[in-house]
Amino acid sequence: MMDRRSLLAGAAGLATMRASAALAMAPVSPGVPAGVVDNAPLEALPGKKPLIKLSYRPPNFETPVEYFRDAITPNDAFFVRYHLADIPQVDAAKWSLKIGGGANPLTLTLDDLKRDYPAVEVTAVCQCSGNRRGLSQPHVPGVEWGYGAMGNARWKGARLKDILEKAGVPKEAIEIVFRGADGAVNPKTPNFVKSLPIWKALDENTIVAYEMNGAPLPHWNGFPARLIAPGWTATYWMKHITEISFSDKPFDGFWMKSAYRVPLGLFPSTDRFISQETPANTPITEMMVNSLITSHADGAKARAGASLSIGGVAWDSGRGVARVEVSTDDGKSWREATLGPDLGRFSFRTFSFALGKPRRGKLSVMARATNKAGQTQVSTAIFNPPGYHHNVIQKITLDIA
Ligand SMILES: Nc1nc2c(c(=O)[nH]1)N[C@H]1C(S)=C(S)[C@@H](COP(=O)(O)O)O[C@H]1N2
Ligand SMILES: [Mo]
Repeated sequence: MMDRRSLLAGAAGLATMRASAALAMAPVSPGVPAGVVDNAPLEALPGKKPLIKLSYRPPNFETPVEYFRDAITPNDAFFVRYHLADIPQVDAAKWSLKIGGGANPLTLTLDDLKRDYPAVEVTAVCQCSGNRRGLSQPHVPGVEWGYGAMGNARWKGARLKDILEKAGVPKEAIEIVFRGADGAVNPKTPNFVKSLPIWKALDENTIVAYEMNGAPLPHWNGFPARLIAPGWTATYWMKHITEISFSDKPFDGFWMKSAYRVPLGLFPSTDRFISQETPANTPITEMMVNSLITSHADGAKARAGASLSIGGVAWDSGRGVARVEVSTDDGKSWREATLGPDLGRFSFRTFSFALGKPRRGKLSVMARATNKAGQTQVSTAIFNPPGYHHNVIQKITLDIA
């Protein structure tokens, strides 16, 4: 199925990376503690703009905050996250997707997927469970993401439901299991395999996408097809998807049983993954309501006496953003920002807020999003050892001079 396996560790890969690597250093994100990732190199993976490199093998690159000024994140600036370092260049002509374990096992080519199933499009945020982990206090191990382990795109593909129904959903099926083409360099490392509860797999918004913002998926974001599970953290969004199967028991691979879990009841999640719950914990499910100021970095300068407005994006798990409020008095009072166009309930929603003509001095600005279920961002992080679901209200300080 694969044409050639391009181990990032390969000497050629390294040489290309070194040659193309701008030695530029960029401030990662405001608030990331000193000594963690104060500065990370900006480097371009083939086909990508320079992104913030947090690890190289496997590749973990985050999107600089400026790219979130638009509600849609460009494909060539979209973050890249992998668990394992053997990442094949998939040849679309040879690729196939197997759906096994049903009454009617299927093997679909890319053409079958495009021709035999109605194409649907959903605009949805893809956010790593560990986005902003670098801000966790106390500090926790893992990829030390700042604010950019996320992106928002228009995903086009076939409804997973339509594919599963054609494959014949067994009565006993409780989970759907997903595999991708990438693997570990060390055969002892467990492959990245994920499952979803059947209700989420059959949701009409869950799709097998082959287009992102009107173009084929970039290699680094799952070419030729990946799973889109709107509202849920990106751990379920299997890239380079090759196999889907029905399961009548909880899938017990490492990436379900041991990783990507949160203590039961710690977060206000309402989406349940009951077949995987233990008395102590649950797989992570939907994203928490969140927002990010994108118009200004922490410490940015602005002109005294000139009109100033700030802007950013807000999102949640698909309940929908109800409002974004801004405070310039450290959270004592809040005023409502203006929301931008509604691109759908799973999308980033832009916001803007006019700050008037501020006087010389330091101006602190906070933004807080609330969703239509009444959930809002937290003032202090809900600590958990893997550093998931960071949605602390952000505060930046502007230097008005
Ligand atoms: N095949 C495969 N799919 C994967 C992963 C992976 O390691 N391999 N990582 C998941 C995780 S944890 C995240 S955050 C998203 C990242 O998507 P992106 O690289 O397109 O930004 O992919 C998900 N799908
Ligand atoms: Mo992730």
